[in-house]
Amino acid sequence: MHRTLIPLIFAVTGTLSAASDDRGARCDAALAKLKANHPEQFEKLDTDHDGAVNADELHAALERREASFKQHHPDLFAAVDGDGDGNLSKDEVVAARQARAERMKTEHPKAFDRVDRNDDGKVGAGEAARARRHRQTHAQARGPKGGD
Ligand SMILES: [Ca+2]
Ligand SMILES: [Ca+2]
Repeated sequence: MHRTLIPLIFAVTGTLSAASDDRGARCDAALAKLKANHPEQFEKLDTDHDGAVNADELHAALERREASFKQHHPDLFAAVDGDGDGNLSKDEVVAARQARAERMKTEHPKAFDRVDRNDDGKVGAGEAARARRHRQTHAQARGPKGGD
């Protein structure tokens, strides 16, 4: 289960940071895509049901995800929450992603090479998102009884 939760937190945190960097342009694009591809997830974000997800709704969603992650996976949450203040900062999420990439590089070097498309030895937010989409596409193609 935590395999899906962590990318979700990365996704939401990435969306929030994109909103502050690019004045919401990338955020709007990501939300439009979510609405088109996963309307049920979009509806969960759009808590006032006005057909748009504003910054407050995004923050609320992030807090709900964090709270649920903390409740269901306290050990994983503690591992990501580097300073132990009970909140996940952007830096902590980035650090956790890098730690995960380092582990993958050691344990599954071939898979890492596929994810690290620009060969800089790191997994950037874009590369992580691409890998996630790739996994989802393959999981759907394989169906529920697929192999590894
Ligand atoms: Ca809304
Ligand atoms: Ca923290």
